[in-house]
Amino acid sequence: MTQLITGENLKRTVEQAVKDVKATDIHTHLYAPIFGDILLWGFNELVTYHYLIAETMRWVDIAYDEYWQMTKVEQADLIWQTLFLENSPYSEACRGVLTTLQRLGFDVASRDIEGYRQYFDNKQLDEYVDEVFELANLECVVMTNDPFDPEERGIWLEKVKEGGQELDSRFRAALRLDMLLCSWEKSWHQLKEWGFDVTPDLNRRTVGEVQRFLRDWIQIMNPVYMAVSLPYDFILPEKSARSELIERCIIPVSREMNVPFALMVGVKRQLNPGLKDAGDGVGKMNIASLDYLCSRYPHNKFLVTLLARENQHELAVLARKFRNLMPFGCWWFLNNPSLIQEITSMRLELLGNSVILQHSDARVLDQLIYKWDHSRRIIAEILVRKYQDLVATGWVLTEDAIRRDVEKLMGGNLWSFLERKL
Ligand code: RAT
Ligand code: ZN
Repeated sequence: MTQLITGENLKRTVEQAVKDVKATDIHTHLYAPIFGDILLWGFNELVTYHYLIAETMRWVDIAYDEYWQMTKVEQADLIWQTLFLENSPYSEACRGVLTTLQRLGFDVASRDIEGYRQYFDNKQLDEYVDEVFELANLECVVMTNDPFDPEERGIWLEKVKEGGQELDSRFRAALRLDMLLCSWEKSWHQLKEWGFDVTPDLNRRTVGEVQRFLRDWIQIMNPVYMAVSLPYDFILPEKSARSELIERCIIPVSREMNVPFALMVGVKRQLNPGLKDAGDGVGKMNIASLDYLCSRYPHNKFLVTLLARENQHELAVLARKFRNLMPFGCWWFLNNPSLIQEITSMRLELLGNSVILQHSDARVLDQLIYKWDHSRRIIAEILVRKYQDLVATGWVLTEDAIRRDVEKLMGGNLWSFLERKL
């Protein structure tokens, strides 16, 4: 029999439900072990995360190039010295390294980085993947898969397509299309080289060929969605190759094959190129482009995450109007406790259960541990308050109802969104 929840056991029940649920991580930069070295893991990778590079460069007096010429170990030493020893490491990215080490069983008080390194040197990747999934309590993670990346492309074609090798089912694909959509002046050449009969002009033949390219890769990768990261000044519709490719290629194939289109909007790419991956900034987008997409294509499904804090309220309001829009996660510069708290509370207040609360954006396997640990704590806190408000009205809650809600918010909504008929 399902347990009725009262004031005293509410907090405990919600915290346990959030801890117990196996989440789906809808956006990461991780790879299944079959991809080899492009799956990053271990202490040096954790500490040289680009979020930490940006923070370090605020302190040190070295040229950016000097940093990039260092070995990985030297880079990690510099970051550790600067952010962890000469300052207290409470920024979210620093704290994340410590939470990860702690959850792996280390005493972080020892500050013994050689000991941490040794631990990873002696680890078997396969076992470690199991351990990380266990600690982060994840059902599966969605990768970011770029068919224009030569290394990745080779693995998909040789190992998965031709070699018939199965992917570890905990790693699901996302067909990432930044190159196709945002650099058409280069990508059409590449398509031509691969045997697609395309021209720079998006005539009917070219549109058909781009659609064929998309269908081929959907076949190869079996992706959960097609995705693109778009700049803050993204406008649709407009007279541009990007806009035409979205409306004439992505939208029809997305609908035909029931593979949603994920838009991640708000980046100011390479504001400081010297910082490489750490050099991108943020800008507010004009949400009218999303109004247009959702209303013009009511039978298409859109997964959306926006980078600017200023866009979050309009996105939640838009999702109230369009059931073909599913907001997800607190992306990148928003993935900090104070902002997760604000955005998640607002989403629950405006959308109830119909949102995907979080994704990790992990680039290093080990980061799954801290990103989900930190998010789960905040999500549980917010939900406790929401359920307390309900109980105060006299509403009767059961543990089953709480677990049902949490399961939807932590990933279940992705799978039902995929299955839904619009
Ligand atoms: O969060 C990040 O690591 C960013 O650099 C980006 O990868 C961003 O999340 C993206 O997917 O473009
Ligand atoms: Zn990302």
